[in-house]
Amino acid sequence: MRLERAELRVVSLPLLKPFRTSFGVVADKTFVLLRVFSEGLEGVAEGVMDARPQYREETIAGALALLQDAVLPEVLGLEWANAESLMRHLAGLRGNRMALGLIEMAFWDLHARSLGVPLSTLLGGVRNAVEVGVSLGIQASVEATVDTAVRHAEQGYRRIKLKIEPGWDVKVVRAVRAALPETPVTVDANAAYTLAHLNVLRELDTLGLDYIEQPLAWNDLRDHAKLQALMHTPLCLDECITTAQDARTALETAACRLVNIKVGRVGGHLEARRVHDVAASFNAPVWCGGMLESGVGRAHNIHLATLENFTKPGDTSSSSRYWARDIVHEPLETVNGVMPVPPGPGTGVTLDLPFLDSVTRWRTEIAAPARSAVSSP
Ligand code: OSB
Ligand code: MG
Repeated sequence: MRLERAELRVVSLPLLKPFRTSFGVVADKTFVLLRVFSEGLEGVAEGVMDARPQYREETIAGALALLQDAVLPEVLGLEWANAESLMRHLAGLRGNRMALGLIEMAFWDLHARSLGVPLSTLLGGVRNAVEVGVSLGIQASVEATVDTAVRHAEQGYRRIKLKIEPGWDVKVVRAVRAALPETPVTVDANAAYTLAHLNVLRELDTLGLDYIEQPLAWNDLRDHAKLQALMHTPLCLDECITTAQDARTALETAACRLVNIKVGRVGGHLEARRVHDVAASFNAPVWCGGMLESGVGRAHNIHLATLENFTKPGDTSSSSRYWARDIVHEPLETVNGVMPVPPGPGTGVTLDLPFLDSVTRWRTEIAAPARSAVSSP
């Protein structure tokens, strides 16, 4: 397919409730949206970089500059047979997985639409619905956390994940475990602890958690390996894993026993599938993480999570938990903790353009550059 032109937007959507983690509070979710166009069709993807580099090091400003000034002009106007050939062309670029992933994911959506098949089919998915849990931000009190955890368990969500940070951990986890003895419960520290917190981490180890997500530094596999050796509870890495090579190193060194795969974080579906395959070769389960995505990113997550080794519930819960109104027409809602794959070609979601325009803060179009001769990469 020849990529004819692209559009970049920065969109800001108000969350129904602010989401608090160990690294800050999000009240409005601001994200990059990329649309690529070919032969009357479009592919769409959502970036997971933030304005401030507090989850990983990539930023919205950095991604926009890289995409509009360097990478999009390089790939527009040319013919790409598939996502593999497109990404081979960009293989020499270091890092910037979230920014490059935007192009990759938008291309997959476009490609699947051109073939008239769901993205999950093209990716090799094996399910038409995926099991999900919820990720609960840090709440105002232990009682409020127990209430919301119980409410979500009653709605059928398959796992309750609690955000923790030093000072907000053992007590709240104990209370939720007591209220929900049968429901799988996990915690996510978003890198807020160090080995100096070993006593607290050892206490968490006694609470029957399914796993502990990213307890230590975002870029430190070594200390995670030391910690895993001291713990019964499996560790799951999120921030640390941006490539399949990271996943191999982490699993080989026993820095974790399972991996949270976020398609945006690892640079697209191809790399996500590689991480998935690496984990499978270690008999390590994977699950699909979330980044408070709108319907666009949410739909990409759902399609990815249909791959075989996504055996733990993901974070892609109902859209209506996040937004009063989403930027896509199709509702993405769970039934008893199960999220159906949106039917239809590509991601199966379509943009509500008037509403999208109303929440767009910035927009630019990128045309294919003039090329001197008919060229192909
Ligand atoms: O670490 O998984 C995370 C949200 C923003 C940044 C990082 C994380 C999260 C979540 C929310 O846990 C998952 C979701 O509901 O989309
Ligand atoms: Mg996480």
